[in-house]
Amino acid sequence: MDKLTDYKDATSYNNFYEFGTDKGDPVKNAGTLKTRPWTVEVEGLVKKPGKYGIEDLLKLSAQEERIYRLRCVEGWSMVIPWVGYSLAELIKKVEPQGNAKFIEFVTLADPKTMPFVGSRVLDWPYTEGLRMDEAMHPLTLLAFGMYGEVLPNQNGAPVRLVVPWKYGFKSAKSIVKIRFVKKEPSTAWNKAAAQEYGFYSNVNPNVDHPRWSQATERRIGDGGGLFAKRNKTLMFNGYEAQVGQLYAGMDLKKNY
Ligand SMILES: Nc1nc2c(c(=O)[nH]1)N[C@H]1C(S)=C(S)[C@@H](COP(=O)(O)O)O[C@H]1N2
Ligand SMILES: [Mo]
Repeated sequence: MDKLTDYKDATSYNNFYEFGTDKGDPVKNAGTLKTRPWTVEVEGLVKKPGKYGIEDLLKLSAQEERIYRLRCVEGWSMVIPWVGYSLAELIKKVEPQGNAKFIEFVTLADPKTMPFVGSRVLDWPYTEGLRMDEAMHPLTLLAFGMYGEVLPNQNGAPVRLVVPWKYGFKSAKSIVKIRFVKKEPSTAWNKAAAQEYGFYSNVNPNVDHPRWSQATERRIGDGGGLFAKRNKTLMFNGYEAQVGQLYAGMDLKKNY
């Protein structure tokens, strides 16, 4: 098993554009994020829509630790012990209707506490989406903590997704709404640059980002600076045995 990324690296080298675009911005700026009270609204094609308080969500199913790799599309990766339960547990509780085929995740966009939510880097709020079978896959984690502690604000407190076989940007932070829909939802990164960030966003070393290769990655904490050693990136970030069948028959170059 891979060595865990140091807690310090995992909590000070982040992407959370609501708090700035530099890797060191979220740890500096996310102190203003107010994580209580917090509700997640479940809406759309479900039999039990409603506002679910964070305290109820925390108790909805038994939480466990899961060590997952997280690979950013920028070419770096970490190995993090997340704490949470499968998103499938929540999905089953709210009882999706038969015509719900996708889920859209909407995250907090509060200009009062998030200094970059007035900037034009993204069309806020940050949104992401999964196909229903991806969302139901047991590896898809609804995370409330990491390293045995509650999530630090910069890592997406109080609740985020972790989808380990997809690029990091699919793992939406500080979720406030989960919407069950019929059609593939748009996503923040796809709206910002459609030719660079598709809906599926599976880690695929054979599909280059238009501006750089995805064949290798740098493990944060390995050191080496400019001459850092790079590891080969694996198909589906190494989770092919578990998730490959979700995409049987799909052209993963077209559906990047
Ligand atoms: N709301 C929100 N969620 C987000 C992002 C963001 O900017 N805003 N960045 C994404 C990207 S690009 C990555 S790589 C991961 C980084 O998660 P980490 O900082 O916990 O490693 O969060 C994802 N979730
Ligand atoms: Mo990312």
